[in-house]
Amino acid sequence: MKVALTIGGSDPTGGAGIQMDLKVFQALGVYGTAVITALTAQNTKVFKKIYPLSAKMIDNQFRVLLNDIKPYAAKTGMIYSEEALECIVKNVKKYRINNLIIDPVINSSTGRRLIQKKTLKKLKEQLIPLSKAITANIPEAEILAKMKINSEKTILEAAKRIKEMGPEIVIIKGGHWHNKASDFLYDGKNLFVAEGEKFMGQYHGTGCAFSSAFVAFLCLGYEHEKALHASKNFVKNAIINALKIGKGMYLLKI
Ligand code: PXL
Repeated sequence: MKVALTIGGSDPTGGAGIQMDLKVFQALGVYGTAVITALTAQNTKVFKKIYPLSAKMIDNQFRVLLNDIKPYAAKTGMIYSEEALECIVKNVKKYRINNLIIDPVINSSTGRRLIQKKTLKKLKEQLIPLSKAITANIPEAEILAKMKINSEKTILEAAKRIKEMGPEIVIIKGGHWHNKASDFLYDGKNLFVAEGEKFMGQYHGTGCAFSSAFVAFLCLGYEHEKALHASKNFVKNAIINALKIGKGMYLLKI
């Protein structure tokens, strides 16, 4: 069984963060492992607090886990503090994690900032260059590429700007754009489009589910374009079957 590693924050609702990633890995037949960067106190209605773990705590998780279990692919999610980011960069290099997918988590679905400004700068300069793929939604792509996205032409331009930061492929998820929710994959040569319909309502954890599904499909040997379609389809089904478990946002059914 292939092993995937998620590096991110804990979401006690189980709807996003490492809890969601582990569920997705499990559902897709990939063995999931996790290194936690921060704890959060949140539910489906409110985001109360972030408790970042120290670099030492994160470093020890990497050292002890990776000396035993090496992942075939890994993903990063929420990385709040600069020291967490530096520690992740160090360990990605040290353990030669090469199938690295970055979900550039900037804001929670409730609007809470999940990355500090200095951390975002270092994410762009130090972590994105080490990645195989980056999976950004439109607001994230706009921040990374420093431009407004409102058309397919501007999506391609933003993807090109992000590609210059060093990832092999750039995925921009169109869920936040107009009434369509097509996803775009740019590999430096071609722009592939995965057409999609938009679902109304507030669904928690769709970004986490998409990026962890993409990691799982890479583990299963899918090519990039096939992994894009499969991940999109996986998230679509999780949204269609979403559950009203809490008093606020819907949680995805994995
Ligand atoms: O969906 C982004 C995300 C990632 N990681 C954690 C989160 C969230 C959104 O709330 O809480 C831990």
